[in-house]
Amino acid sequence: MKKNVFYKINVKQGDITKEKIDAIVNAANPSLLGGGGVDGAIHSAAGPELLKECATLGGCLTGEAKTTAAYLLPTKFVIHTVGPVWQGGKNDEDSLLKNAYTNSLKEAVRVGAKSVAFPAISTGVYGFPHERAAKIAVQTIAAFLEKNNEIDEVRLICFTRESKDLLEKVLIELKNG
Ligand code: AR6
Repeated sequence: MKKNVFYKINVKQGDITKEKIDAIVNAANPSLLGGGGVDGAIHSAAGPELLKECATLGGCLTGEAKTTAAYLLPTKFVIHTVGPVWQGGKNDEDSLLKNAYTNSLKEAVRVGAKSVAFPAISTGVYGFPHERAAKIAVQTIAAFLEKNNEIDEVRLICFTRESKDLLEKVLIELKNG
């Protein structure tokens, strides 16, 4: 029988830079040198030291993840991942998005973060369809939590009311099977 891990997954509307949690995930780009959207918000709230550390990392491939300190943010770590740019769905976007979630969670385990907040990776500038991305996010996180006991909470941070409603719907659907 599958383990019940859904109680560890919470959906919250808000700004991820305000989350008091062990680690937050950044939806970055392969340069790791900042950008708009959630990436821009994280860099401006963390302060310029974050960019300095990011510049030492040599970038990040799509679907992979790298961790830095969090500087002025109320969290211990920032896990930078790069989601896929949506190109219509035939360029491995689903598995690259899955990898972004799994590799971010692996990074959390590696650095000892027990609670992790995610934004909706790839659903902004990168154009991934929201519902498809939400299903991949919840399925991938649940599958990881079934196999790994180290993480106590995954918080899915939704910027808008619509994305919160959508994620809650997807979570209930997947929970009920
Ligand atoms: N807190 C939580 N979620 C947020 C916040 C915030 N402060 N700000 C935006 N979102 P995006 P992507 C949501 O575009 O699609 C950057 O320029 C937003 O509503 O930030 O992965 C990078 O440098 C959306 O649902 O990331 C890359 O070049 C979600 O976060 C590129 O954008 C992701 O939107 C990455 O694009």
